[in-house]
Amino acid sequence: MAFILPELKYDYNALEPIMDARTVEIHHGKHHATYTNKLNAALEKYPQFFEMSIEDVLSDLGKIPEGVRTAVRNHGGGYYHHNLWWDQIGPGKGGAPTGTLAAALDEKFGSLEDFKKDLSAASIAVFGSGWGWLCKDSKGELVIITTPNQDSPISQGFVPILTIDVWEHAYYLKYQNRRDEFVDNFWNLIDWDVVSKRYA
Ligand code: MN3
Repeated sequence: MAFILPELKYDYNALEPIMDARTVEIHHGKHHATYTNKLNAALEKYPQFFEMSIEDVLSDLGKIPEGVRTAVRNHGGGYYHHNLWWDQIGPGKGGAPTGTLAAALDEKFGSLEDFKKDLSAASIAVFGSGWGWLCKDSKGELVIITTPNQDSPISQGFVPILTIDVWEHAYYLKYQNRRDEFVDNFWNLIDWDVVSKRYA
C-alpha cells in the first residue's frame, strides 16, 4: 500500500480560461505526481506509515525517522496540499459560501470580500514558493497564515480549510509574473461546498 495520486474531478481544460489546460496537466500529472512518488519512495522502508492518513503522517513529523524526515516534510506536504488544492476548485464554481462558514467569515473578517482581500494579499506577498491558507487554530478560530515551500499547517497544529498555491508552477505559463491576477481569478474556481465541509 502506498499513497495514491487522486484523479482530478474534471478535465485538464475544464478550468479554462482561469487555469489553462497545459498548466493543470503539468501541475497535476508532473508536480503532484512527483510529490506522490517521492513521498512513497521516502517511506518505502517504513511501511507502517502507509497505514496512516497523510494528515496523521504530517501532524507530528517528530515521529518520522530522521533520515527521511525532510523528504516526508517536503513531498508529503506537496502531496497533501495538492490533494486539497484540486479538490477545492472546479468549473463553474465561485460565488459565496453559505451557512456556518459564511457566518464565521463575516464574524472574523467583517465580510466575505474582506476575507478574500486579506487571504489574497497574504498569498501574493509570500516571498518565493509557498501557500496562503485559511485554517482553524487549536481553539477553533479562523486564521489566515502562509507557509513556505511545502511546510504544512497541519504540522503546526492548524486545520487547513482553504488554500492558495502561489508556487510559480501554479500560474507561470499563463500569468508569468502576475501572481496577483492569478490569485484574484482563483476565487472564481473555489468550490465553497468543499470548503464548508472542511470547516464543519
Ligand atoms: Mn503546486
